[in-house]
Amino acid sequence: GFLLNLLENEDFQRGKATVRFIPDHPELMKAHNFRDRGTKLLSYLADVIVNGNPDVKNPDPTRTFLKPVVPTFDPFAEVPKGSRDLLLEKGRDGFIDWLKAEKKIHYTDTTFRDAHQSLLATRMRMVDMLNVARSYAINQPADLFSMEVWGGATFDVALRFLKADPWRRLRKLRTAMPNTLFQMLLRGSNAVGYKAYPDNLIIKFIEEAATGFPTHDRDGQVTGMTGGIDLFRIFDSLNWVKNMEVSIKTVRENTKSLAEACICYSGDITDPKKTKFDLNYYVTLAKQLESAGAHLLCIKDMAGLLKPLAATELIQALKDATSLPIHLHTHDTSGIQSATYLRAIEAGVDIVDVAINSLSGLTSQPGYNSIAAMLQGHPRENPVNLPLLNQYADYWETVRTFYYPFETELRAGTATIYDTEIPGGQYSNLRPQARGLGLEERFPTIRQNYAAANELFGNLIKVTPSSKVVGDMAMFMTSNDLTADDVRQRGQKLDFPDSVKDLMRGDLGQIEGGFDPEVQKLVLKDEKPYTDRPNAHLEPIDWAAAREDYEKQFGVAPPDDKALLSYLLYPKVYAEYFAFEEEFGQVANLPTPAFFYGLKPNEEVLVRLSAGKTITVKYLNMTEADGHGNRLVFFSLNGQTRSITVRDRS
Ligand code: BTN
Ligand code: 3PY
Ligand code: ZN
Repeated sequence: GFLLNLLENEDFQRGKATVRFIPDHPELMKAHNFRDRGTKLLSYLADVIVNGNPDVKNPDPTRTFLKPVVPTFDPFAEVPKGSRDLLLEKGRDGFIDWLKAEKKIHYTDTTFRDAHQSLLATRMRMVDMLNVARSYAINQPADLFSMEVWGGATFDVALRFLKADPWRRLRKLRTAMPNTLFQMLLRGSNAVGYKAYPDNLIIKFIEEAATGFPTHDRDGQVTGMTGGIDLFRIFDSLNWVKNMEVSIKTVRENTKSLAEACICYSGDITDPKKTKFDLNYYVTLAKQLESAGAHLLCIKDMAGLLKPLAATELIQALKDATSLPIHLHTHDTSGIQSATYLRAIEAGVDIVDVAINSLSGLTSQPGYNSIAAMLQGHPRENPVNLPLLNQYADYWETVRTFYYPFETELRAGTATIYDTEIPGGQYSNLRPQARGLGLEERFPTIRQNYAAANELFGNLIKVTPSSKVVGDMAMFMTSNDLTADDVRQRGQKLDFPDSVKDLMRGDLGQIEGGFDPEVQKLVLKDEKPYTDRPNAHLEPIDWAAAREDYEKQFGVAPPDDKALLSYLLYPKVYAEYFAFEEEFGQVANLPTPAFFYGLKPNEEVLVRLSAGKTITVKYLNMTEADGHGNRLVFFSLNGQTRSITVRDRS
């Protein structure tokens, strides 16, 4: 046990370990590390082979997968300088000045976050990113502004469904791509969750994400930090500046990273009937965000509602009203957002968000390769090595097939989005959710009710988590056959979903113009709403007590503050993840087909346990279930036959 752990340790293997090594790494002595990692991994594979991965509902046993081809690169090449080097050299102010002086359009690649959040239910696993990350960083097919790699739903989904540590994902990617400016999506006072957290948790989370991970010398002493997130894209689901202030201030004052604040775009500034969120509303908001300390401004068009002509108007007005660089984010749910990008680029937008072509379009971002091709010969062209970028699209096209159970069912762009205003990430989720409730046939009604619920609440900005509340209300109305009029007339007798009560109480914050007061009264009955910050109602985290709680619950001290944060953000999900890892070890390195579908008889996989330690696992066969329902599953592990007993739960 102990010796094995030591031998698996990266530094030890490289001959870096000294006599001081063991006292510096007490975690190597912990009992939980004694069960060897190979056995844990076999237990996981045996369980998936016998019982399936619980996250995969209808696996297709006839599916086969091709091997993704990583574009070739020189692994020993020095990593060329990238946008992150520029930020570190120039500092934040110099970097922003440089950006504003740039004539070329710049690109943010969302492939590692929003693209798969919007098309594949956020299921993209670390290995598939890591396998291509170094190649991408060294080859640099284009002069990237940033990569969106973290945040949004990825934190939750990594722990809950992928059984993987989101911090480890960030650390591995950071190491693989040290030259690339890393960006995350932060839900302001909701961090990477669905509700408000105490301010001191938000502050700590940002600090930990920004500073990254310790680096060590030969003696195992900490020599510095890797750095983590370089740009925090901060938004609030109701565009309430008060909910963003703590995050913006923390990034500005406690880190060296960039604070990008969002105006979430709803409605249509070119539609004279949609008067609530007009040009003046967005301009006023942008000025407030500039005063709050934002380094950049993002137009976060989460539902893809910003039409080309509106883009011209909005970007010109924002350029006139503020001195901030402008970053445009959209979803191509309608199918016309590349036209919006062309207009935005001509109106002077600084950066646009794109996704590699094979993970683009529909509820994802417009395609990087095609947008770059569109700009060839344009005065603002930023040269891209398109044949090389196309090789990356090929890589992702093959990887995407691994995720077929999670594929969005949307087949074509839809103009209904202008009526419903459903965000891209939610749109792809709504149909499976409706199916789960037995309401799939009534999907068009659900969409209509989404719009009706929005009106009932007083016309909201809709993005996580406010969009989820509107979605819950739409399902509630559909399953109970309620129209908006029914709700207004019989609301006093209705017991609304909890999330609706939370919203109306003030738990997500406030919105310009307020909630509809009559509906608020119907939902809350005798309860009184509040209008100050939700975080002001929360007890600050007592860090010493939280560490004790962790240790009491898990029997070990939190390995670091990042683990403690995961626990505090998602206590129940983290506990399940912890128990899983205790039983099965780290599964994040398993190839994706093996992780989701197990192995077929005589199929063999290579799994990297740590640097220099790769094992070969071949599944041989299994026995029938015995009287207790147990099967013996046989593997060959590095050529030696091993068997694992698994309970058949079918
Ligand atoms: C984290 O950093 O968030 C997770 C660290 C927890 C690792 C635990 S310790 C008990 C269990 N057994 C293992 O081998 N790993 C997990
Ligand atoms: C998220 O919060 O996850 C989003 O992507 C919002 O658009
Ligand atoms: Zn998005």
